[in-house]
Amino acid sequence: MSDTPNTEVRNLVLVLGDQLSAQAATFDDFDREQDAVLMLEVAEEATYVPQHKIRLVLFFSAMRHFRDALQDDGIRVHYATCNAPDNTGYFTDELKRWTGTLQPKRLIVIKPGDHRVETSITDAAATLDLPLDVTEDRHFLCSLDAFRKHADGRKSLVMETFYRQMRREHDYLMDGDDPVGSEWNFDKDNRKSFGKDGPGEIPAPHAFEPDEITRAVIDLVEEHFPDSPGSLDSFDYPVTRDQALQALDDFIEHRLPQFGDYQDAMVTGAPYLFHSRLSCVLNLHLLDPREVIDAAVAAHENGDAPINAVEGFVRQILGWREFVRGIYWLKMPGYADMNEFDADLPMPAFMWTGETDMQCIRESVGQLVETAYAHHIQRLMVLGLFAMLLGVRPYDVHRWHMSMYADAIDWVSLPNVLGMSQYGDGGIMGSKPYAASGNYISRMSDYCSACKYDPKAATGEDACPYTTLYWDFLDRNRDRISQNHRMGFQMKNLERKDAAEMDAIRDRAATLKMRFTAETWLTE
Ligand code: FAD
Ligand code: DLZ
Ligand code: SF4
Repeated sequence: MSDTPNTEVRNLVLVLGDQLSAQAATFDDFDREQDAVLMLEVAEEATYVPQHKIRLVLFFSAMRHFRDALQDDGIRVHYATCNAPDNTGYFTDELKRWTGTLQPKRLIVIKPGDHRVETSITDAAATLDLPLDVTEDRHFLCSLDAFRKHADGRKSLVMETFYRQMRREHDYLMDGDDPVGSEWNFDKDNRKSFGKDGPGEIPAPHAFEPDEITRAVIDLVEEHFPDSPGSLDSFDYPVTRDQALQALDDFIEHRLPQFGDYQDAMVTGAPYLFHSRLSCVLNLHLLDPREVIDAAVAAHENGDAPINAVEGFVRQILGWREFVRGIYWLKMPGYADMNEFDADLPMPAFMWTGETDMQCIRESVGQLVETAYAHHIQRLMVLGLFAMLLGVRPYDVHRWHMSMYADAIDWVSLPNVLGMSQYGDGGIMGSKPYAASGNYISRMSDYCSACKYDPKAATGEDACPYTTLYWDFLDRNRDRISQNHRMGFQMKNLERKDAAEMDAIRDRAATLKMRFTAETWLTE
């Protein structure tokens, strides 16, 4: 549809790039005669941190496909492409421009997934003196009010407690009052690693060939955002509701049955293993979490997937995903500034390119450059761990994460990165820092066998930087970490190190910190 309005607008529904669902509450009272949709591609969102090219193509292509689907359904859509000459590039200015032309009586938007974006929309509406409804996002199973009630009166929040409550409330995998399989959690069965011969053939996620719309967006991104990180050589993400449903079926049939067993394994050259790669289509709202959970539960009921796989998968979506969103809105905006260890180093430049001799980072970031994807253990125990041990400012780790992952949206990245992986929140997301040396990576992956460093060594030229920085991390934060009884074992081992070894560790850590942080991609 053209950019020029044809009639006056009663309600203008702003649909953001991660709100691509026709089932959203904003469409409940939508009147095709009087109301219209506004969708804005803005350079602001593509550049406020350097954005992975795959992420840009994913959002712009999915937005354009959604626009077309709405129009096919007879809905009037006003759409600003980011390369249109009159596009100002900012949400606030675009809102001013479009509401000036369309003169709506009211602006309606689903609660954005980013506090920053919500603030700019609220501020713009106030400046324009335009009535604004920010509507509850019912994509999520737990409303923000319900999460607040859950949090009320609790000294600390524990995902497992929240998850069990959600299982009961929504009657997922329940046998009366008991969990199906008599256990709430099958994690003890879910830590297998592959033998010497590796995982063998694993069916990769269904690859979607770019159509005409996606190809045009690929050209646009290459032309307008040439300095963005990442590669578009093999863009194959689902970008429509139909494709998202195909991706779901493909996962349920081919990878769900073994999802549990190898959930934590890491293997060179096998980025997805048995993971679903559904986070993007969930976060863009092309899939509803209920239909994803229903499909997994049905696979178990039909005898196609074991309980350890299905429970493990359901916990990620019904538990973790809802929990982190609850934490985000409970704690924002102050949460973004939390920095338990006062870490202040910048994120090293090689975290965008993979150009380092640390094999675990070279492999994980190399894969990120190609796919904008890494699974949760790579995020937590390779890339996040490295940043925490080095002492990078937690908010910068989050900014880096936003720039490199296709599925990153503020509500989900911030608690996972600043909270869970950096312990920047001092224990809101997790009860202790996920601190480990190179020995953990050596046990859980095949990376170290191809690395020039020795994961066991903390000092000397071939010492693994993780191992050196692990001891340095415990040492420099010993006052805070000693107060956490769950870190007692690790602190006891630190105390066993003699003074000469600690001096050598501190010296080498100081050299590594200087070398690694000489260059970064992030500016203030
Ligand atoms: P699977 O392993 O197949 O899991 C199934 C689904 O569960 C995912 O698609 C996702 O929707 C959900 N899920 C699992 N764990 C979490 C979690 N901790 N928080 C929220 N949802 C979860 N997920 C994002 O969607 N966006 C992020 O920006 C993000 N940042 C993360 C940062 C760190 C440091 C860590 C440790 C985790 C992060 N996660 C994030 C969660 C998780 O790593 C990804 O959802 C997952 O790797 C996506 O791949 P998948 O779809 O194959 O997931
Ligand atoms: C990530 C992203 C990008 C790259 N571009 C846009 C855009 O042009 N327009 C838009 O509405 N949303 C975009 N997004 C998603 C936003 O950064 C942000 O995550 C959501 O608006 C939060 O609801
Ligand atoms: Fe990574 Fe250290 Fe193993 Fe090398 S030795 S791959 S740097 S953990």
